Amino acid sequence: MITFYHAPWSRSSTILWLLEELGAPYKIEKVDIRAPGGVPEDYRRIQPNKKVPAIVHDGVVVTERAAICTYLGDAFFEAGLAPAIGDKMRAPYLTWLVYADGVFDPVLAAKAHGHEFMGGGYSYGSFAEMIANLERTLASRPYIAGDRFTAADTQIGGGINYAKNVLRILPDKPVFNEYFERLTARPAFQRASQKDFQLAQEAGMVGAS
Ligand SMILES: N[C@@H](CCC(=O)N[C@@H](CS)C(=O)NCC(=O)O)C(=O)O
Repeated sequence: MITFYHAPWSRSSTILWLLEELGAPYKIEKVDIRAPGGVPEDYRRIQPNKKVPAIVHDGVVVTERAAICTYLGDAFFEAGLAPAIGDKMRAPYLTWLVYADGVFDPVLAAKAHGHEFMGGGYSYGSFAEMIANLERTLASRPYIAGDRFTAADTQIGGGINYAKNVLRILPDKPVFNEYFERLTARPAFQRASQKDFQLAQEAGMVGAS
């Protein structure tokens, strides 16, 4: 059994989607990241920065989404979400898994907060560079790492969802829309969205401004 530390409508929502894709049993431990007094201190024993997501599986803690995706994709290999070591697709798969958190996510956050790219001292580069990379890649193949869906698509797809529908800063390009439609048609995406909506409702977030 996987224990999944989660807050609805947050960065951990991409891991909720991944868990639905995996089909492995999991239980959700809710973490109230929006609590007025902050996240309870005892959660730090699981996640050192008190952030979600985190998982516990077979007695070990895994934090950071790229690590969680890599770990779960390999631990539940039979689900077909991680190319094997030796498979040429493993290279773009790992590249995009890490790019999602190392470049895509901080670029979006910087853009959303009105920071322009400030030079070589920042590891993630500009919004325009990131969008161009994403567009070139998705114009060449149906999924982010190749011709089949992988755990990297939950990360990049989740980022696209956030950029498109929450931040509303994703350029309106057919290649992004077609990719997003391919992902949102997946039953696991729909189950995860419904679960997250229900959790958000229970947390009083629906209808709240
Ligand atoms: N690098 C982390 C980032 C996780 C993250 O930023 N989580 C946010 C949710 S959107 C969080 O827990 N924020 C609560 C807080 O900072 O108190 C990962 O990818 O796992």
